[in-house]
Amino acid sequence: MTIVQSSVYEPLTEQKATALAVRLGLFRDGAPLACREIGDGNLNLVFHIVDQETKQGVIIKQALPYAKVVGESWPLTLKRAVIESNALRTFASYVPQYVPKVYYSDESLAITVMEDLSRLQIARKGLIEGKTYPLLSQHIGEFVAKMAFYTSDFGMNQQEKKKLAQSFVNPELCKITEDLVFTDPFFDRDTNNFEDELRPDVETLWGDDRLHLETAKLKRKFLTEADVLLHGDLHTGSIFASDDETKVIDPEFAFYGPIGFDLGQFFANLLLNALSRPELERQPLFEHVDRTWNVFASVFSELWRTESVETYAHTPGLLEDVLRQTFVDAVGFAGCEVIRRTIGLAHVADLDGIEQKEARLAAKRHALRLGRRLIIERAELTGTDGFRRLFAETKQ
Ligand code: SR1
Ligand code: MG
Repeated sequence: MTIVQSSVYEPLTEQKATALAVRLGLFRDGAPLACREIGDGNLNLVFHIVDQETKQGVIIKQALPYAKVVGESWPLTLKRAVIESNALRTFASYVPQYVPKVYYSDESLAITVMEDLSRLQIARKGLIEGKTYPLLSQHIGEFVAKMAFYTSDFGMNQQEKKKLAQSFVNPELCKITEDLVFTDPFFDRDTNNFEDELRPDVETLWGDDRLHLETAKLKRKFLTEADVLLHGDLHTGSIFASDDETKVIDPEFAFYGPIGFDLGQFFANLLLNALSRPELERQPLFEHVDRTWNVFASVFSELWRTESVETYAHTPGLLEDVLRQTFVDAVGFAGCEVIRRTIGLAHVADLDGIEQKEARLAAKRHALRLGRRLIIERAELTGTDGFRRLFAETKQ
């Protein structure tokens, strides 16, 4: 993959994106091209360019110099495009089957040109439609385990790890998570966004000292633990899926952080989808939580036993301690994500899309109770069954 600095930044239009694709020689001469801007995330432009005869396509993703979800009043670094293409390249060196191919990057234009994944569907959309994606958790468990192990001090040269961590220092995007996931939803801040009817529940949360203490401990971990290379925003909108394929996209939040963070984000978004479903249709989501953890623990343990570069790796009890701490942290991070997706700035369609107002408010109140218990009781959960138990106990 090439990263070049060719031109002065300007936001692309569909026409300019098409012209760029032609200039880069991504299509045969004279190909009849169609281009659509399809970005539905919070931050970037995404152009889908297709040769209408061969149906071959590419994606050109461009960072905007501000957060699209808020507008130009929230400036945001373009460097995130470099972080994203470097993260995709690093992921591809360990788990190429789980990421899109990157064809080209241009730092000045803040673009990444990559594989067209339109044969797949964004997992959040499919889950909302009731799909189950039988291999999703097998794949995400393996993705997270391999990335966590191979980018840690146990899976790579420890001097090289420090250099890699340096190249993924990502202060502005981390600050978004520090604010939007770990801080603002727990205080009366302007970024929060919730229905008036939820105010009493939200104010109770804002006045909860125990919740503040436990959330503060989780935020501290996020701020200080440079353990493994994380995706940094591993929700179900960052995953393309089908019944037999899974691709992780959008790693612009990538950085070196606590090993349980990606797992926690993923668990939370499965739970948010479960909250939006009728009771009898929730089982596949809990099974995904179970399998993600089981696959993660088994792949990570096998790599630790067979490929570790650290002298202490085989010290009896150490691996068990790492796995236990990872699980407890992931439960707590999941709680923060569930709460912020309910009352913070960036919501999820799983909950907001519940049409009937009373049902939507009930699901959101349930989410707040569940998130709180996940944070406060995280160290009491002995396994993924604990998610089912807390989910059931927080219904009312
Ligand atoms: C201002 S960005 C809001 C959210 O969108 C991204 O996908 C991250 O989840 C971030 O917290
Ligand atoms: Mg994203």
